[in-house]
Amino acid sequence: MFETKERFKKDFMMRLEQREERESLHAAYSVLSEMVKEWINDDWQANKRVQREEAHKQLYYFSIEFLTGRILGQNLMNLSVHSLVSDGLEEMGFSLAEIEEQELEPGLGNGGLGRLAACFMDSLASLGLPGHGYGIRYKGGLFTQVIKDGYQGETPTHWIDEKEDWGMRQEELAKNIPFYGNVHLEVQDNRLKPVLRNAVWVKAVPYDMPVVGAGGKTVNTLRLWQAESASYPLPEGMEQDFYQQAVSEISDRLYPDDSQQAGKVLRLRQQYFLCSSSLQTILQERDYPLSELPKHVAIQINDTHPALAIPELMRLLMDEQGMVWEEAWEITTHTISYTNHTILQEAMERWDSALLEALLPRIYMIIQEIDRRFREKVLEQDLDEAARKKLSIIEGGAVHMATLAVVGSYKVNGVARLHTDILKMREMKELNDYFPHKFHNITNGIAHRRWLVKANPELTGLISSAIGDEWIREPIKLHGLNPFAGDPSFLQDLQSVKLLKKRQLAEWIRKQHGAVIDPESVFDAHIKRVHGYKRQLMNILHIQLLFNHLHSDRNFRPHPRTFIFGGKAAPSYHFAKQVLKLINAMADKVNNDPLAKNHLRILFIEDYSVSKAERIFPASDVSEQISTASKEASGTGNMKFMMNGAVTIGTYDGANVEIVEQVGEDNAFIFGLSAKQVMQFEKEKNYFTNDTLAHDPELQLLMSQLLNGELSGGEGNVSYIKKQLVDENDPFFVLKDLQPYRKAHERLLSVYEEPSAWLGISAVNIAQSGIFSSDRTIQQYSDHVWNLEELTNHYT
Ligand code: RUG
Repeated sequence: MFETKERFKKDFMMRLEQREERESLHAAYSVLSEMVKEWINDDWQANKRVQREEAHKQLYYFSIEFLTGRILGQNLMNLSVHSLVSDGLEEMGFSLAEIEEQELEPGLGNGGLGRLAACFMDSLASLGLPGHGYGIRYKGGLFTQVIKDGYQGETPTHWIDEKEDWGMRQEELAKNIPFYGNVHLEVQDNRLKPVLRNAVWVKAVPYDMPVVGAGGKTVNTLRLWQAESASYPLPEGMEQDFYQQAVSEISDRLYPDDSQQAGKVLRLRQQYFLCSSSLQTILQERDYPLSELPKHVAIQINDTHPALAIPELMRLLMDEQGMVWEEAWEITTHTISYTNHTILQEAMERWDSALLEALLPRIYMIIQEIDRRFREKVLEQDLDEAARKKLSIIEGGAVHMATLAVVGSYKVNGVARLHTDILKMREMKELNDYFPHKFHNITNGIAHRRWLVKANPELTGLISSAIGDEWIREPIKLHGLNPFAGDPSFLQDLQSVKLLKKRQLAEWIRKQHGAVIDPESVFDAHIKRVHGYKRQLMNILHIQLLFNHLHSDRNFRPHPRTFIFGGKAAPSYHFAKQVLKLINAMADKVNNDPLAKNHLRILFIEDYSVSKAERIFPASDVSEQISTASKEASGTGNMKFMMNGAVTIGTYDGANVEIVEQVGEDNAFIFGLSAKQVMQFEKEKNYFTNDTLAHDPELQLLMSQLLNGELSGGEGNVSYIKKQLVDENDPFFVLKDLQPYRKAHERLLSVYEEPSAWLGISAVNIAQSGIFSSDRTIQQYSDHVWNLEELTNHYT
């Protein structure tokens, strides 16, 4: 049906005419997605067969989040029929872009971690590797952000339209998961066996989504589990209504926080639900002896959220399959590997032992035994008490999930070189000393197909006209663009493409938000979750410095800039919500100030999402990557900007370090404290905000403007900001880095005034971005961790 344009048009129209509401865009979406699903299905089934018959080793990526973004357009692109469909539809009077907008966006992730998982799915399939995702089918994705009077409000997001869902319910593959109960030792089959009595059972029903790789040949599966009532008797005294409510809660909504460990029992239930259902499936689907599991299966746990996979695999191998501890441990620790995504203490998962024991009594017993055995080994080493503590899984009444994850995995990786070094030398030093061969780095990457080819077809066309289109298959070949950084005619075209993308964004903003922005101004974008360490506060305070400067110095009339912000604050994170209010209050003030508005504009994009990001990255000139050094594990937005030719202003943090290594210090604007300096201050506790303010009248004025409520429409609106900056001595070094940040902006703007220099920098950024494709990342995981084999004949 997609073989030729004419065939597609005929088929599409025939199906559309059978629909009741054939005039509506939604009907067009429904028909087109139905056609794509049918088209994919044959290859999907063939892939499943081949992967089974050829006994390929399978990778299963366990993640509590998969932030896929919209799916239809992505599939059309990977099936190589996007332009055929787009042209065909246009000839029939439809716009593919408008049809794509009909798709409800699955917001099954908070930010970087979930989006990374989605990029990995794309790269696995595109490289022809057998790798599948296991996650949860949350009914409510991340909340919808609604800004009212500058404040963030949250409303539930329901993204599932059962009729149009890309996921297919697989009733017959449902699994049952036990919670609570008591463990009894009983004699069964002549052996003493732990049996869970009086448990509460939950049914896990999988919804399978095809993941089509580029070229369309490899189709993997993203399996999302939905919680439903199981047909088991309820424990004595439990009411049916209560049970049903508790069950539906499990896949009801995504936890809206990526950096705070809520410690809630519901979150723990979600984690076990995901691990148990996925592992039961993997074990049941196999047709080889269990002892060979590590040869056939690799399981990657995306952060510690799925770390219960370790004791759960032990439980299944011992209690259900009758293995002894040693054999089960050997298999588990050769099957599971772990990626760490943060060193922020508040995001490190620690579960209260009593809570874990009550919810998962058998799992807790197994964790205790893992801990006991590991402690015994540690005792053989000459270590002090502090080091021993750091090597304990259960400590201070809590289960330390990162320690469990390291002990139970065969490989542990950080997500950027600096982050991995910090893990090895500081956060997990003792574990790294104990297991020196486990730790390694694999720097994150992004799916260049979605973030460049799909999001920016105009730039894609320009690049291909310069160097051919092989780079789409092998993004490292973007290097070929380097000589064009000095080619005036290429740079002129690059400028035209950027201007076009800026105009498109401006037009969309005018329609969606009613705001007017000038495409000739510098588009400076800071889009990511709102958090103390990501320092949106520093950005907005810098704008106030500029505002003050404009009003105090007649000679200061800089090139117009539009500061674009986008991002959500976790609903219970008061500080971040006040920063958000501050941004909006400043936008009101600056955008309406007769003098400032000619030079500065602030735009807050409400309800930031993947589809909005797809519009902002290609249109941005400047990429704000200004986290407090050492705090951002990697960042991936930094890579998406770079690939679209935006220039980084940032700290030496996360993957920024490697970006600058790629482009050279002349092609980025780096400022501020280094990770080493930040960690030194933290260790010695010898940084004092007052020292920074003491000799700086500009900062003193700024602080008084901030604290008296002038910037935020009321003093009460900055109470948490005040608490952090003043009472807590500015833990993210916002004031300390503010003047260096301002100077970096000055340097940046002076280069921007010279178009050929600026565009040259932009071109170098694109040329050097290929290494940040997630194809490279996945190949590294495959070579160094999973040991996968490419499927035969995956490209035709
Ligand atoms: O904050 C990190 C980002 O630096 C990183 O790029 C991303 C993907 O590795 O993961 C983010 N992250 C970390 N999201 N949640 C966590 C903690 O669970």
